[in-house]
Amino acid sequence: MLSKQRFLTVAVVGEPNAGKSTLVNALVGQKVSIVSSKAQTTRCNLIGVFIEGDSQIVLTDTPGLFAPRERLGRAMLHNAQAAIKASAGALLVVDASHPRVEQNLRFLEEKKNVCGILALNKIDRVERSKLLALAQSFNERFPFQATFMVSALKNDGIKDVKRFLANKAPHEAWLYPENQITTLSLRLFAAELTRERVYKRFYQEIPYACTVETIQWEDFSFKNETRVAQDIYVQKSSQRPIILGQNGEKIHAIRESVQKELSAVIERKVHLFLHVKVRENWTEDKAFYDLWNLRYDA
Ligand SMILES: Nc1nc2c(ncn2[C@@H]2O[C@H](COP(=O)(O)OP(=O)(O)OP(=O)(O)O)[C@@H](O)[C@H]2O)c(=O)[nH]1
Ligand SMILES: [Mg+2]
Repeated sequence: MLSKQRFLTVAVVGEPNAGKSTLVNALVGQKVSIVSSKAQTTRCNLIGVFIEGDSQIVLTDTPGLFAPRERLGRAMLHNAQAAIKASAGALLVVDASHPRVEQNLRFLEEKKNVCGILALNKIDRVERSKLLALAQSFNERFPFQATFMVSALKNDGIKDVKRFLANKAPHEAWLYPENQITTLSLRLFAAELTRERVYKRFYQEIPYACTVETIQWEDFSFKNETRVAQDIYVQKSSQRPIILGQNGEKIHAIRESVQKELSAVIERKVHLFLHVKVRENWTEDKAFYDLWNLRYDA
């Protein structure tokens, strides 16, 4: 007998900064992946799950498809390609205001007969008349099963994507419990929130090779409070005072902002302690790769 439940896995791919994570968050209806205007914000594959009717859709937000230059970049690209391989479908996200994806289409070759769909994102920035021509040119180059025009930021067109994926899902049992929206641990999610703030506040000054590690997480159940300690790693000693700010004002603002968001997510008061450390070669440290499930020698 066919299962009533339906299930589909979809890798979300595209150029850095196309809006993949924003789209995953919009589809899930909650933040599972951090967003910034800095390219290569998403560092490893992250799962976002939503349910539509009888279908459970598992999205893998990926670091995107780009030409890597060093170890971390190679590991990120490997992760994105592995997600495409492991997923039944692929959703290519294109920034409609800066469409450049020729490189990415070849990664989708193997999905030709499965479920390759196109989302032209950021349509809030583009004239409608240009979108049709753009959709057409992409569809001439790859047989997409469907094309959607969305604004992930403004939540425009999201329902149509959800419905389409739900209808595509084959009859199969769900993999995750009904209320699970991600597989990311709270420790990692909390570290990601801090990294997001660093990227947003220091867009120019701090290169993307900055990382955050949660080193302590302690729940005090008797008073519904949690103590979280994190290390922020930068690569140069000159970057440390930038993040700290005068009299620590910058780091204080980051702390306040992360505390607030994390408290809302876990519904507990959060006491966050941040330390900025300099470690020149952290991108060569295998422990960081293991933490995010990235392949060190990709
Ligand atoms: N105007 C507009 N901006 C958007 C939209 N979707 C995403 N953005 C912005 O685009 C930037 C990049 O968004 P992300 O979701 O981090 O993009 P990404 O593809 O996940 O980027 P990487 O993880 O770096 O590969 C952010 O500043 C978002 O706010 C949209 O629909 N409209
Ligand atoms: Mg991202």
